[in-house]
Amino acid sequence: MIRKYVFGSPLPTDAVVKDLPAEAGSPEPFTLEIRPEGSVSLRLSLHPEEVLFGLGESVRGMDKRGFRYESWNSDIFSHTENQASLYGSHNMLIFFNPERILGIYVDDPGRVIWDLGFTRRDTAEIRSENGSFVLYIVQEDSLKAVAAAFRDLTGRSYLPPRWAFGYIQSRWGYASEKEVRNVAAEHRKRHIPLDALCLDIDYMENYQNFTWRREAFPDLKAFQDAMRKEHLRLIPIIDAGIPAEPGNPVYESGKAIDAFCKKADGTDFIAAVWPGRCVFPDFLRPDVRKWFGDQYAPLLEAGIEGFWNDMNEPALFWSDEGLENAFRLAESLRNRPGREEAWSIGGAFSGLANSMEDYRRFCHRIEGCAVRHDRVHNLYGAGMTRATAEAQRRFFPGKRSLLFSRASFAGAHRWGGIWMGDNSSWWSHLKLALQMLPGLNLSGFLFCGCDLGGFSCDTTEDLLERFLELGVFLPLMRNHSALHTRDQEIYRFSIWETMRDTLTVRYALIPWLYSEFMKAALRGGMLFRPLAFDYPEDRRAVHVQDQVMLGEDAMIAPVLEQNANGRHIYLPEDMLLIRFRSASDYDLLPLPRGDHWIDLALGEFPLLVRRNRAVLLCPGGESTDELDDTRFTALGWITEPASCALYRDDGLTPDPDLASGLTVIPLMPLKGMKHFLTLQQ
Ligand code: MIG
Repeated sequence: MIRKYVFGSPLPTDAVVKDLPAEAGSPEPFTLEIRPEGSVSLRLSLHPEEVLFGLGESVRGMDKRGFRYESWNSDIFSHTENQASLYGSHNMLIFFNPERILGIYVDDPGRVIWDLGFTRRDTAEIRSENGSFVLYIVQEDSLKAVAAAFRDLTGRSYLPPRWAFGYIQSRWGYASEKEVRNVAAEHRKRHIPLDALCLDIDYMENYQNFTWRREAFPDLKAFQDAMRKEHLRLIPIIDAGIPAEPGNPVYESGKAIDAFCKKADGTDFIAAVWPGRCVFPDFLRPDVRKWFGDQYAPLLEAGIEGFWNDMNEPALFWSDEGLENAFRLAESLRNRPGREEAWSIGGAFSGLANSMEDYRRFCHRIEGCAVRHDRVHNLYGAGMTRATAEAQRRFFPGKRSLLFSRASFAGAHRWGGIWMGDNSSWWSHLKLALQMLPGLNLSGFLFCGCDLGGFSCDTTEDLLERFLELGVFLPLMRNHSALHTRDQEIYRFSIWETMRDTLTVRYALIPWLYSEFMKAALRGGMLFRPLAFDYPEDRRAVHVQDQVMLGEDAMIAPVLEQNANGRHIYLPEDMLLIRFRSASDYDLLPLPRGDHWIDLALGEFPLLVRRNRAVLLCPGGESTDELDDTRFTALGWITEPASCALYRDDGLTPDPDLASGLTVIPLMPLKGMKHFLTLQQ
């Protein structure tokens, strides 16, 4: 059951697709407080055993209790666990204790502050700065049913093409076609599977969207065509800002429809990002989305089937006004060199980027009215995602395309996937990536991944390997790293063969993973779940923070610490442990419910499968084009006649039909736990 409450005059967000009548009266069991300055708070007392799931992209554990979070899309390079906001805002939360299961979605495009037992451990307080929002309260009798209700409310998740489940190599700093071709060749030479290569801002002319540097990337179409022959695809980056340069064709065509965000005086808002001083398309307007989408034409015409959209929080380096203020402040302090002044001078400059003053300096036009940016800040990236997705659909109506964005909001999950932004080559960020998966899925973002190996800082061999061991199970499996960090391609490391073996598991699992993904997406379910969703009665399982359910029948439990040679795993029921070393080298150990120490040397990683269920391995390949999804080895601990269901399609159809794609596979008890199958096409 979903109840809807409207407070103030909420702005449209495009997040909700279901029309519901609003309730009168108070939003039980929350108490409401309207603050004098206009913000509105919802308060709820928390049971001693309350567990809170949700908030998608955010720091800390799967259980969000005990910290303060803010929905405010932020470019947070090198984030640590005290960061209240990351790149996306996902306002879904579930309160779960032995007496209640209660979900809420706060449909508010501005800043929302979530004090979840931070000020007081026994109280949650959720505050909307806008004071205008729509609240949806979901009451169901299971956690899975709450998740399904959220999806029913906000619509079906984005479906990527199947090739997007292949391994993707990326790096900020690939400076020429030659360099990218060389990276591809190094993978192919060593039989390291690979499906795509990302192009970062280095491919552009002066970092300008929709251009490419002709001296380094002479003919993008010829390049893409050549890569396709090697079963590879190029995925260029697009940023939010457009250089404010008269004569620049994108700028001029945007000016012609007055596409850019404006200051109160009616002039275009300008702030610097990579190309220098930029204007910012008003992605909240449908006509601007159409115009922006049309700018992708030269890349789409070159045959590009995937994009990643960046800097769309939007990230701002500085505005003229901000810079002016900083210099003025610094000047006023010039002859007073005290201790505090030193901090103020530093702060004036370090606070230039992504400043609240700048976010208050410009407006959007929504249904003809000017709306100050800070009130709708969290919608900006979602609008860009939609603009790109609609352009891809116009251009390739018959097939699905790849798209992933940095900034996001509920609703954008219908248009594209996301990556988790600028993580670091830290073990804590490996754990964080695992812990964010269920929250992202709860908000509809099924297609997601993190920068494997870590973006900033120098990775280490073992960290990259352990990241890959998690990455095997992520829908978006991309190795990406920052400019000036250590080379991070697999073949740069002495243990590259171990890493390649890890990737063979990914490729053998792709048909099964794709099937689990599509079943979840088409049924409104989650691919990744906290254990509580499957074992709500098991108080041990409910509090587990470092194991995650995957698909209908499996669980992942990666090694998350340096130099650990294994880990503890809690099994809420009997499960088969598959300890992988490669697609052809693994151990099968049936384990009873309970606690286990599992040895996992570097290069070994576990997948746990429920008894009387199975996981399917195909013969593998070096690209998704080569995968054969008719011959499988099913791995399962089968003690009574059972079955599993595999979904298959052409990997491209925009209108997949779950029922017609499903094949039911019977499984009989077998001593060796390996079942060889041949399916019809
Ligand atoms: O200010 O395009 O998160 O993945 O490599 C940095 C350069 C801009 C941030 C993205 C990152 C990308 C980088 N970008």
